[in-house]
Amino acid sequence: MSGATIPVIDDISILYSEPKLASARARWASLVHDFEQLYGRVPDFIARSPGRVNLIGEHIDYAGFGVLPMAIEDDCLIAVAIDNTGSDSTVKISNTNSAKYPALKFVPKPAAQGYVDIDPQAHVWSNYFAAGYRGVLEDLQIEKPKGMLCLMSGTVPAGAGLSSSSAFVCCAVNATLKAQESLLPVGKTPTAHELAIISIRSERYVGTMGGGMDQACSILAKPNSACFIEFHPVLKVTPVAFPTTIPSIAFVIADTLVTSDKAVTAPVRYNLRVVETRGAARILALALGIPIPESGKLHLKQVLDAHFNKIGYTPTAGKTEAEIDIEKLTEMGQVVERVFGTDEIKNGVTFEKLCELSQLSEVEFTRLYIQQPIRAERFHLYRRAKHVFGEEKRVVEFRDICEKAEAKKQSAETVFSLLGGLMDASQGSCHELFDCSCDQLEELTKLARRSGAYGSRLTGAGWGGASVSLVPEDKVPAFIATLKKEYYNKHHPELSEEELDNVVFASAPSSGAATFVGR
Ligand code: NG1
Ligand code: MG
Repeated sequence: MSGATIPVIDDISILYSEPKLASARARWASLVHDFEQLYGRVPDFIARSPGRVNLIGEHIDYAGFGVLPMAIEDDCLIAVAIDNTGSDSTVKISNTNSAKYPALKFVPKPAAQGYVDIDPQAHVWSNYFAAGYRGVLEDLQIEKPKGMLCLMSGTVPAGAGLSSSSAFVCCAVNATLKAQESLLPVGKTPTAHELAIISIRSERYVGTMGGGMDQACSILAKPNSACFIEFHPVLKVTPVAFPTTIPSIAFVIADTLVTSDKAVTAPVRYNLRVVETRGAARILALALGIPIPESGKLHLKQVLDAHFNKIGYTPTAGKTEAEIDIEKLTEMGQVVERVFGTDEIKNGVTFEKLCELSQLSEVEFTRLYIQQPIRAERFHLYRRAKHVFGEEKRVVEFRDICEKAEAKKQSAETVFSLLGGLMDASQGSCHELFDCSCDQLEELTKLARRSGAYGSRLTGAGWGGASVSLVPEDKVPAFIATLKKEYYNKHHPELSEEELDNVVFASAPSSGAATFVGR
């Protein structure tokens, strides 16, 4: 790559929609320019991973259930130059926004020591790079990695529920793989599917007990479609296209601007929810006479599968897969009512009671299910489990509507109403049962429905961050204008029109992670 060349400029046109392409080209060019200024040489390649917006299926990936996100155009780029002399294995990672994100420099430790220290209690941005770097090297068992000079540029807003963290981790995984690839034996380069699994594992080094939706979407998304992602029994991604008879569907992302840093709040929010759903799975398994493995590892999806195996469930002839899933999920909802709907459990239980119901000592429960610190007065089994089964039912319905609308010759109005209704119900459940919404998300989703959205819900972990609304494409400009006037001008009058364009916008589906080399 010569100094004047910008990495394969034509290729990036498949990543961004027309309105965003010009600014994307400028950003790629300035990344190369800044890289040269910083390191005195041109990068060998640029790795890219997108953020995502989850359309439906919140907080159920770590319970083993399928989810339906879509990769967005906002992304993480890492420009990389490799040390090919074999003499220097130093890694430097800087951010184009160096005022906010200080650089990290390290010499990798031996493989047995995990290459690089990551302190999950220190909430620094470079942890996400280190996590991806360590994860991929461990997986590939590279003894002496090549040095890497890196510069990162990110446009996925942090703490907005659009997965800036996973975009970064996946990008670091990709960048590290590309840089170290020549050290691998022939035929040992991991597939994209394997990279997604490595990325899921890697992000846990930063201390969140995440489910895997974000990394799978960032790595495996296909252009022009959302992704239906299953986790059990194996990771599987199926593209879900929107009905071609309805070309005018748009998803508008609107950030509440309440940031929710998942790593910081994990003990009382995200990781606590993971523990509650794990506890719920164990107790339901005990109630249904399902054997629990020694490891204790059993999520709600496994409980569902085991239950229907045990009772020898056979679907009535002619039922579709979606109908079968819905029948099973409905029945699990009834099991939740029966087991957790009692006065004693319905409004939450103490840790002592949780352990008693789990038939474990407090020490044993902690060892099996609490790998990261959590804090709670009461643990909610009823509400969390009820959300999980109900939310998965909505995912199945949402996908089924997208896939069948054409054959059923449904009108745009019908499809919008059906999909929007499911999104609204998801928001209701996140708010009331999963307790992961907040006042501003409630305000923004209600405003969205009043302003022409067919449905509106939080996206990502919640407790702040962005909403996603289903809006017919021709109504998008008016819709955005109303949100600007009635939410942003009211709560954030300090923001300019231009700044607001990065806060409330429609995103086309983007494609998954890739690396780009110069010509
Ligand atoms: P965000 O919104 O990126 O914090 C998190 C988890 C997902 C999923 C959603 C809730 C990570 C990396 N991401 O997303 O796995 O559980 O919350 O549906 O942990
Ligand atoms: Mg995240």
